[in-house]
Amino acid sequence: MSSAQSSPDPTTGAYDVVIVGAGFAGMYMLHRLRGLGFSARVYEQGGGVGGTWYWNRYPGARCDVESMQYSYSFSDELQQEWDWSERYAPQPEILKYANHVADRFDLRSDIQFNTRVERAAFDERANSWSVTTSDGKTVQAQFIVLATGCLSNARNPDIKGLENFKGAVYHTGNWPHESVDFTGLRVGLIGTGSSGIQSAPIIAEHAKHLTVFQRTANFSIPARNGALTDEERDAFRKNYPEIRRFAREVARNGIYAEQPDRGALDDSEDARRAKFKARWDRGGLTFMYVYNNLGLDLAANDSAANYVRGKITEIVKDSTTAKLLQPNSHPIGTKRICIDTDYFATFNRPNVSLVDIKTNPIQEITANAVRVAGADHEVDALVMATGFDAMTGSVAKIDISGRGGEMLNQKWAEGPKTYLGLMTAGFPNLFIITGPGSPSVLSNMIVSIEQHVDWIADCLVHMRKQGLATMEAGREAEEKWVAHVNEVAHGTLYPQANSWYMGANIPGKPRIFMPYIGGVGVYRRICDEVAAKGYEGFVTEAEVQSRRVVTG
Ligand code: N01
Repeated sequence: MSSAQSSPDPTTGAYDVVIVGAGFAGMYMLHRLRGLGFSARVYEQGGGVGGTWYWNRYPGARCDVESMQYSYSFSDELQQEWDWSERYAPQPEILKYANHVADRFDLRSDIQFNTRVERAAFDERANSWSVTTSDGKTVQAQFIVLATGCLSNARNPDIKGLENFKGAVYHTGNWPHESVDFTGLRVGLIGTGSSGIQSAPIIAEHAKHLTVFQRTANFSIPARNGALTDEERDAFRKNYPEIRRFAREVARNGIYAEQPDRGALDDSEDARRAKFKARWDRGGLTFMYVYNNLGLDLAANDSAANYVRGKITEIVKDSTTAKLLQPNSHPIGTKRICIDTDYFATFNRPNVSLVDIKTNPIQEITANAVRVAGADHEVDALVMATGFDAMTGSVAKIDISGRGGEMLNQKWAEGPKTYLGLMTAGFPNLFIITGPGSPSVLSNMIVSIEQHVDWIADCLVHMRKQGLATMEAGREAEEKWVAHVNEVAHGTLYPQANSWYMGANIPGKPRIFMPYIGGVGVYRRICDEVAAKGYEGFVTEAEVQSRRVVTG
């Protein structure tokens, strides 16, 4: 176990690596780098570790990947010793786990909290990054790793009159640390993605009245959460080597589960219904993996979508509400599928109502109401479950300038461009963890984080051994990769939805399918092959002679 605090270079004060963010990616990156003898400094804007799990403290927040799999695999002692209490861990438990990891591996001494990285500029003469933080200081580092998270830039939409609202306004992605009590209040909830769908049932239990404002009806599958038994935990622990291998190499989404061997239309209608029922009853994300073509073939997709629409009709008693809750604007799964506990049943409560803001968008928010189609829905508090400027939002908040002073935001104005999602041409020695162009948000994030961190760590060791001063994505390799990412996405149904994968939730954001949908196993093999071929497609510069060569 590595634990010693990093010391910067005694003469220059420079670090080998600056890491931005102390979520699951930043913490593991720091741990790996220390173990390899690199000095590293982490800057974290929050007051503690955990990233997304530090900020998303809304009622009902929990992970929708099973806890035994949504956990680090790099330390066998850790995975054998940590006791997850439930099938899907609630946010406080995941945050406790993040804190446990920080303590166990003694990470805090290299993390500066409550500090934002505001600027990073590449100095071409020194071949190093100048990193300026919100405390007004600037440090130098040979490398910078953006571990800034994909869903970390919470976004309040621009709704007329929001600033006039007299009650409290909360955003699920930036929830207060003190407890919020909705008892006796009329609460308005805007947004029906994963966050809205998880929080609505809990808010409804406490509020006097909950009004849910729905723009796009969403598909959601029951979580079937429950306490984990010792036997269940032991079964995972005994089989961890195989479970982790399978998640990394075989499962497309980094989750160990039974893999589909056929398409939906290869089964008779009865057999299909029986399989959907079995998955619905079991609950969880793997509903979409009952067949191998639900993301590819519209007729196959319709069969799953119809099944879920039928379930909504069964659960929701009021037929008008049930109809409104049935998604009909996108194929199932093309917006991130939601996992819920009693979401649809919540609409059977007498204190819950649903307002359609697709047909009639919100006209205005007044001092005490949300006005839709001329009617004022009075509320005392508002919960914005309106999502994030996903994947690129937190990178864009940092002023990053590369070779020749090129700004990353300008380079990405038409959509993010990366080679393997790891680096972007013109920005040497800058790595992105789970960036656009990698499987990232389409996968179990921890599997993808560990893969990227390990790849970057190996790359830095390679550079040290070879005496390389810089490495960056080659322009041609980057263009080919961007084209490949696009081509694979457009072979699926995913681009048909107005999803945050496409940047569609942010007015003016380019419509590009950002993550790589080829699957984590395929992607890992590509990354490993590139490295094995001497980092093919990357451009390197040697330390002494400052000679630029295209490797591979
Ligand atoms: O955000 P979202 P989220 N007026 O973008 C609506 C992960 N996550 O925080 O669909 C009115 O999905 C918007 O409407 P529309 C997970 O990957 C995981 O819920 O754009 N409405 C939508 O209904 C997830 O996918 C977990 O028409 C507006 C909602 O707000 C991702 O985070 C839990 C609006 C936003 O939904 C994001 O989820 C939570 C406007 N101007 C999150 N703007 C788990 O692990 C937006 N909306 C379980």
